[in-house]
Amino acid sequence: MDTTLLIVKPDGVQRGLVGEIVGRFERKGLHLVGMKMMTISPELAAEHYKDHAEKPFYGGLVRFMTSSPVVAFAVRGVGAIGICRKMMGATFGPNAEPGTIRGDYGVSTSFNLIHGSDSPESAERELGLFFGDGELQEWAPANLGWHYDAAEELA
Ligand code: 3AN
Repeated sequence: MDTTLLIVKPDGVQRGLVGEIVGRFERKGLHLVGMKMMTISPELAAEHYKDHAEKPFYGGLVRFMTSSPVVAFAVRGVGAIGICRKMMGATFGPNAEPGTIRGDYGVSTSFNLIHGSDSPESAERELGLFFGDGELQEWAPANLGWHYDAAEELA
């Protein structure tokens, strides 16, 4: 199973969309293994977005991400990183397909509601930035077999 970092960004928290967004991942069948509300420090934002440091939008992105609280959460499941990226949709709402989070809830071309790790390497790095030792819960839902192919067990 993969574990990935997701963040409801300041616009999602301000607009009251935390439950809506987190609920989509739960209903999909991924399980929560960590969650915290926090205000991202400029230092953490700089580390998190260091690959974008040279981009023209970097300053605005750091100001946006540190402007008000976020909800960082971690979900786990088979292929979770790719599944979450698909569920997020294209980077900005106007281009994101309906049915995706950004496609359903956003029209902005600078605020985009959610961050999700884009690779196993990013997920490991970013989970380490947002969650300390022991902050991710090692558990699995009792009905996990019903989310996956239980055919072998049923045969
Ligand atoms: P995604 O979040 O879809 O993976 P990336 O990795 O291309 O998007 O960009 C990381 C973040 O940088 C985006 N979530 C968005 O907040 C911001 N960003 C990307 N492109 C722009 C842009 N042209 N103008 C403003 N912010 C941007």
